[in-house]
Amino acid sequence: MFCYQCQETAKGKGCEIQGVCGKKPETSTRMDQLLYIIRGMAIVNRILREKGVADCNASHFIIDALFTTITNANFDNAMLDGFIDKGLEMKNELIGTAKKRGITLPYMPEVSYHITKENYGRLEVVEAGGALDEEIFSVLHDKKEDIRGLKQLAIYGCKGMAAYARHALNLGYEQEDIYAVIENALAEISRPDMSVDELFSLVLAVGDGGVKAMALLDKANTSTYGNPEITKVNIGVGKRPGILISGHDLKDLEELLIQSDGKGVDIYTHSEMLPAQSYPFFKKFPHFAGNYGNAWWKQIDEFETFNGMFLFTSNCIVPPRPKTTYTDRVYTTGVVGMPGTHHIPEGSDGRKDFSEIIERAQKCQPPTEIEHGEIVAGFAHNQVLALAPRVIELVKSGKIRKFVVMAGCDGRFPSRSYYTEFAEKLPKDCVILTAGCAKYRYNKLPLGEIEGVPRVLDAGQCNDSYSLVVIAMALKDALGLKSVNDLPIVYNIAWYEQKAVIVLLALLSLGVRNIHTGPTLPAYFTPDILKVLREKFNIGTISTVDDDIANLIDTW
Ligand code: SF4
Ligand code: SF3
Repeated sequence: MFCYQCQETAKGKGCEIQGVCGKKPETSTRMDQLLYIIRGMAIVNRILREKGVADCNASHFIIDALFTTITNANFDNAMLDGFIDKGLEMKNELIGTAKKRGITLPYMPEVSYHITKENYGRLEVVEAGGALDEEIFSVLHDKKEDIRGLKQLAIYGCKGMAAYARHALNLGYEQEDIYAVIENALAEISRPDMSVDELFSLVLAVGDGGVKAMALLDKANTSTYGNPEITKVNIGVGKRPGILISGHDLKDLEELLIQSDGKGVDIYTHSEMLPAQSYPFFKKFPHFAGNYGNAWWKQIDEFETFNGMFLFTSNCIVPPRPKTTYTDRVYTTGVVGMPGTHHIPEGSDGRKDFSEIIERAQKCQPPTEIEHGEIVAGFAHNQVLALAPRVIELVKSGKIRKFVVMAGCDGRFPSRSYYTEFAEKLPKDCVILTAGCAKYRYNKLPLGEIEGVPRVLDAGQCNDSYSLVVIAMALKDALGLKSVNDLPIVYNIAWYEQKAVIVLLALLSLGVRNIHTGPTLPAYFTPDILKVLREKFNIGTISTVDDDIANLIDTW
């Protein structure tokens, strides 16, 4: 196997024996095979789209296949086998449609690729009469590191975009142009003659698609559940048994709340589901309790004390330890899979039946309290813009000197204590704008307020980074500035998985410069890729807290 898609990749270079995340080689290879199949599907569907007959079911499958290969989403080989079966079938259907219409397809190995079931997850197999390179679907198939890195950067951006597109689709919102960006990127990277310059343009086009996907998801979430509002979230526990819901999918939360209403159980949010606490629709449910625990990576300890049931609606699920006691109480849904847990599929009517998890929760003990108190959430664009006149006054009078965007992911590395220290040491006239699970490094610190404006404004999930862009644009206009780069905003973004990659690419496509990303740079940023990113966007990474505060706050 070879995978270097996340920040915790082995030795900062690539996982080759087993994933640091727990991904097994046979799982990783299945994911590579699945990605290769959807590249073939994308090539054909792009051609069908040019003729006005793109298959939207194929587009839906492509986004799910991308989403399921995101870090910490699916560790289940049987489920991935189902994806490969379906992908091969759908690819054949697309080819059949093209043939029926007299459309000539290019001879490309991605289109003709086939694999038999006994070879799913096997890297060493030469299929199709030996005509194919044995590593044809592997990341390492591209021998030139710059080309490989840029192609993978485009794919990782597509994975993040696909996840957001799927959450929007679950609420009935979709846009053909987003699918077109994804399928175009997958088709283009399959071209053997792509140059470095062409790949850079492609990566920015992916970023542009990311802006669209985040805007669509914002529209889906706020139209369905109302605009997030300032909310004090309890981080303690109640006396009844609980179901903890994790991940990003608000539709799943809605269905769970409705089905569990009046059943004697409380619903707690976890990690990236915390922002749901600020939506007016969800706040109406009396059994919608507070937020339990912290960022994703602490789940293997924190789930032991929750005592109840668990529902994962997206990444990040962590493989339980062998001695973990809660594994049988974990349920996954959507593209998430974990051996030893239970999966709740979507019914033929599009609904999910959560009755089993609710019934089992009724027999559980209430959660054990691990924290006490409240955190403040709900600073998405609508809420912040309602405060805008006041914020602008504070900026103009110099009482707010700088905004620091600290969006992104949290992770296991001890070096991430940098972000806690950075928040603590940040001068008192600076405000943190955050989104994503990176916030857990500082959202429980007593950082105070500036004349009533909290010093940590939490816009929501990683996809709500879109809110930060809306806020930046509004501030730029209100302050009469030409460019977002003239704003008193600096970017110190933490990344881990591919949703943060699409957030980064989205910001770059909007022309945002001087972004610092850490705790380390992606392994796929070769020196040459980094050189170009520095020249075009002045991208950098972090150093020490004191140096970075001096550079970011006092210089920019
Ligand atoms: Fe390694 Fe990250 Fe890939 Fe997991 S997702 S195999 S930790 S690079
Ligand atoms: Fe977190 Fe996985 Fe990235 Fe949505 S849940 S930000 S790490």
